[in-house]
Amino acid sequence: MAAGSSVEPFWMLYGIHQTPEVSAIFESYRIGNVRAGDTKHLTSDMSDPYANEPKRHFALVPASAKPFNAELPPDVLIQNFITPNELFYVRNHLPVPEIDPKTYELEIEIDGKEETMTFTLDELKKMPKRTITVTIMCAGNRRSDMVKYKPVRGLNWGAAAIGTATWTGVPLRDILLQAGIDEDEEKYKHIQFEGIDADVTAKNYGASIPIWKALDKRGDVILAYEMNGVPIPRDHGFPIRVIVPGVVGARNVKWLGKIVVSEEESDSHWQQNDYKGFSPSVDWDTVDFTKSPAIQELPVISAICKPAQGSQVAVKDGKINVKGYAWSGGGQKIVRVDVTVDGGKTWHVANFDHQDTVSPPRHWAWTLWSIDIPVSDDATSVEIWSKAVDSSYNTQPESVENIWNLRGVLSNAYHRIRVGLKRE
Ligand SMILES: Nc1nc2c(c(=O)[nH]1)N[C@H]1C(S)=C(S)[C@@H](COP(=O)(O)O)O[C@H]1N2
Ligand SMILES: [Mo]
Repeated sequence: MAAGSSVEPFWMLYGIHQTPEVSAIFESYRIGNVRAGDTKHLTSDMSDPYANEPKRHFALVPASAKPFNAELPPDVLIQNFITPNELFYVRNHLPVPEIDPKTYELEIEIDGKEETMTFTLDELKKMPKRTITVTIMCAGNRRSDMVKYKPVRGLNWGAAAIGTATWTGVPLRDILLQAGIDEDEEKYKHIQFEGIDADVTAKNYGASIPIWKALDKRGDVILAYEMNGVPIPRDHGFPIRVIVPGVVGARNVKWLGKIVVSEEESDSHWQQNDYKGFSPSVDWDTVDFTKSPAIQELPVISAICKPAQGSQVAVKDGKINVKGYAWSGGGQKIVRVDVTVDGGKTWHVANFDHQDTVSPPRHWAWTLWSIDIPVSDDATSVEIWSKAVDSSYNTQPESVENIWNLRGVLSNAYHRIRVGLKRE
């Protein structure tokens, strides 16, 4: 990408590559060292592209600092059905852009048409609005479970790259109809979204969704300006972010600058060469990203959030208390969560502590569950497994081995954690 010019700006931007593995690769290219006194002659821009990031809550545990990516400890995550804004996981690929709401404009383009439409923030806020409760999850959530089986390339997310908020904004359908899109016309197939965040070559973050999702009255896609009743915080897309309920986090584009109605998918890296699933036998030498579709709706998942992996759990009246979340993409609802402490000989059905009443296929929010589960008198430790079933009766795969993929996405096998038992 530097194409003959300085690589330093890239090095500064992709802080995720500043690891021992990458240094080892670079070592083989070393041609010499610049003498200490000579570094002042280096002319490239060494200013930190991350100098102006928002302040973050101390409870967020970083998976990478630059760009900023962080999640909550799982037991904190499930303390709230609606995740407070400052505790919502952050997944940024690039520096957070600084956007002046007074001059902000959203541009709408239709492929093949010269004239575009623009909306200011005030214009968007004056349109009829909708508020919906939506869970957003990163495709890499629970990647760390996949890594235990075999290494992958990607941020080492635990089970908390997920959160739920109420989002308020303008239905994208209304905007598209206003822009003159005819819903019965079959010409256009995709809605592309472009973020205002950009890399050193001025290439923006981007993604797309199929047009049916955007035009469907029941698809509930909105251009949101509020998160839990306040303007969306900078980390989560201020001033406008698209919310695509039931669809992988990557398509919920933040800092939305442009929408393109098109016959084609977004050509962005994140639509074409990332966020796709592959067979466990595909490796980095054989992978062909054109062969898999972009992830949209996510499969059913659950996670045990309390107790924590490796902790000592108090046994009360012969039982231990287990809590977690479950969620499914595509607007499906969780109908059951099964938990076992004996490798599946006996399954216990968890109680739902909080679940929205919205019917599928518009059930966009997660389910929080808990259960007091009996353990045998002589056990000193147990392995707890959870699996969820959604309203299509789809359930989670048993083991991670057979769903392993090189990017470590879609890591939704039974969640398994081991804990020690303490008795009074
Ligand atoms: N413009 C822009 N939108 C983006 C991203 C990004 O880096 N830039 N990251 C995506 C990914 S991969 C995820 S998982 C979600 C994360 O949203 P959050 O940070 O609000 O939790 O935002 C998505 N939208
Ligand atoms: Mo993501």
